[in-house]
Amino acid sequence: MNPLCYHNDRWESSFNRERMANVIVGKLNASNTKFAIVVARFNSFVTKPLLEGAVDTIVQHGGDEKDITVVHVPGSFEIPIACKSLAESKKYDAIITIGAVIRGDTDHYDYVCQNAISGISQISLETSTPILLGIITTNTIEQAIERSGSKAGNKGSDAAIAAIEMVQVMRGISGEANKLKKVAG
Ligand code: INI
Repeated sequence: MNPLCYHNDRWESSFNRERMANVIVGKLNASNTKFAIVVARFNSFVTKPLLEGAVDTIVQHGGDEKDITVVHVPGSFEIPIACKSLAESKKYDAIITIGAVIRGDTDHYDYVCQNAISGISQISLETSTPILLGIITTNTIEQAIERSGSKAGNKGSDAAIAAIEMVQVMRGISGEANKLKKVAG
């Protein structure tokens, strides 16, 4: 396990016990949750293991494969438009994006990365849907392979963990909001 990984540092429950603050913590429970995964076919030798990592992680955390919809798109550049349509359908609690952009000899890499990542971020904010970044951007093929299940973990799995947490966080926040409304009313 990577000691720098933020998922390992679950200090929140002791904070909650010791202090009086209201704390919302997303539990890592994927049951009763609908996920969409948008995966780019480009560099499939990397995106396939990332997709497998994401699906395995959801199932390991109590999710049901029947609640996972996988959408294949040509490349990372096409990921945002698929996310927009999925998010607007309001059928999914979270969307996980999976792609691999590997630097080449031209500046094409920069355009694909920038547009994919800024597009995803914009759609997530506009639709209030957690859209998680499982698009890896690397200088070399070796770095991409390392991040898809070898030395540096599996970024698809990491994105799935973040998706599970964010669904619970969003549920926690809307639960708090309802409570406040009732008190005020
Ligand atoms: N798409 C990727 O997902 N990764 C890449 O590394 C990549 N490079 O380097 O070209 C890439 N290009 C394709 C792009 O995403 C679009 O599918 C294509 O331009 C058609 O719009």
